Amino acid sequence: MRLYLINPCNPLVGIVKVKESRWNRYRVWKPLSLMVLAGLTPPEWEISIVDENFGAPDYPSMPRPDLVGITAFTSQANRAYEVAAHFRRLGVPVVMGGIHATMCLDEVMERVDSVVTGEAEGIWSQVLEDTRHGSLKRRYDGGLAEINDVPLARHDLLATGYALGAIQTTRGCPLNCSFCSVTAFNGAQYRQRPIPDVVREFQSVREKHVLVVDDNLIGTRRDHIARAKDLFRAMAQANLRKEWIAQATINFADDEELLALAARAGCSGVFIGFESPTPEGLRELGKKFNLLKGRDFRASVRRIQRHHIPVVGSFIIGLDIDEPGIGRRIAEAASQYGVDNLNVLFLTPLPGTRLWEQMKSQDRIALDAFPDDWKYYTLTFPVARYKHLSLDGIIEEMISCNRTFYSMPRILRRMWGSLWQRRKPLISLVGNLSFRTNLRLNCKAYADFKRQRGNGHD
Ligand code: B12
Ligand code: SF4
Repeated sequence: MRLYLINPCNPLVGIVKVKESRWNRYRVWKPLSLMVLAGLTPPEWEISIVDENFGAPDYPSMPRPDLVGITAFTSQANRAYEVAAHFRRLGVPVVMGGIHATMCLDEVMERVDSVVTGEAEGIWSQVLEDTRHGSLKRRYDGGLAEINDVPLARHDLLATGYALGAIQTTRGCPLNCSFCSVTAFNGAQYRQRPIPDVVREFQSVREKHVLVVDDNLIGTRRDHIARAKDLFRAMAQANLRKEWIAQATINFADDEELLALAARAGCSGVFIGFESPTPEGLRELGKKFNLLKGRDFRASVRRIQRHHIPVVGSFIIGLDIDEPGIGRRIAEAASQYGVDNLNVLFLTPLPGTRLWEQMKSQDRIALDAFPDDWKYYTLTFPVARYKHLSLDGIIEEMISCNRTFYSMPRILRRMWGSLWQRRKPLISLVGNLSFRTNLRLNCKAYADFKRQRGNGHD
């Protein structure tokens, strides 16, 4: 039995041109969901994972599969439907799963043979059995997996071409921010994989550099942190010789022992969601957590950096309280906090989130010609109607934010800081320059966007 597991591309994201530039390697990330599915698949299935980010293959010239499994974030949904249509025309059954299939079940059911909602661990073997017997059902619900049942992902598949490997050590997040799909999808319970499984899986990752895909690597409660420390100890003891980056909440900075252990275990960078420079903004987004204990963000960032761990700060533009000038304000706040890199995204109502419900009820979802418009749901296009910012206004704020933060004098000042603190200044410089180069590409993308879909904002 032959199984194709496909990660569709989003042409707007532009990484399909990966072969054109060496640096693009750093913009293509392993589709871990498909590697986990492969790990759940019994050996009688011959599995090929296709990542269209390396260019869509010539499907007609490939051997006919017995089943096609497609994963998709919302922004990949359009292309997922094209791929599904191709295989369905050949009479090959197509099953789709992942976050978009779970959040937009009806839309997806119309376009594929079978949909798996939720996590796959508890249901995938049933899907395969039903396929063998020609009795595939229209819908399966995997719900939330028992964390001990998460298999080791197949890192032997998809072995080449990626700069970073990928691994997951926890599922879910203890917080529930209004714009984020994680708690809606993975449930409110924060689940941590058994440490020996994680270490064993890390050993099978081929790349030296690894993205830990967890939404919140360390969690928020005392027992979460204690487990994170145990994990880091075990990783250091196993002498993995890996360098990894991860996402965490700002409380990462609050425990010196945790930071020291993370650094020893190979942590070489952390993404932290600051989201908004004001307490009102954090309240609006449901992320009051950042305000606890009257936090001093600059001191927190410094504490992390002292362990030679660079910090990428993430912010959102387009909140109801955001007024003209917010772009510069975010850039100033990020500079003041001292982050090494800044990543700013447009507030985007993703299906299944509280923000989606709120904006929908207020008729503020500007780009709603679905499924076609899903391709703009990359958080890099303003798809909603923003309270105090017009379409042109919010784009100008985004450009001004990035131009301010990535101005040459500020980049040089940051380089000096990271050289002084021995925080991988070269990587930091490359990161900053690549963001700066992207500014030009972004401006072109905004112009195209306004030409094609600007009318949605009328
Ligand atoms: C790593 C990651 C990335 C990587 C991509 C890696 C990749 N190629 O897969 C990068 C950094 C590139 C990225 C980019 C983006 N991401 Co992202 N990302 C994640 C993250 C943190 C982890 C994904 C992961 O590997 N999970 C581990 C696997 C094992 O879990 P899983 O994907 O859920 O898969 C399980 C089930 O869903 C199911 N399943 C999944 N697929 C299939 C398929 C079949 C056939 C079946 C049966 C089952 C099944 O089975 C799996 C095992 O249980 C998630 C958050 C999350 N918790 O998932 C956000 C997340 C998926 N990303 C999100 C977003 C918004 C984006 C971006 C649009 C914006 C951005 N700037 O971040 C871009 C999209 C770029 C594009 N191509 O269009 C949102 C998606 C929401 C949505 N409705 O689409 C999420 C949920 C985060 C959030 N805060 O809301 N992302
Ligand atoms: S802290 Fe991050 S992962 Fe957790 S709910 Fe908020 S945005 Fe989502």
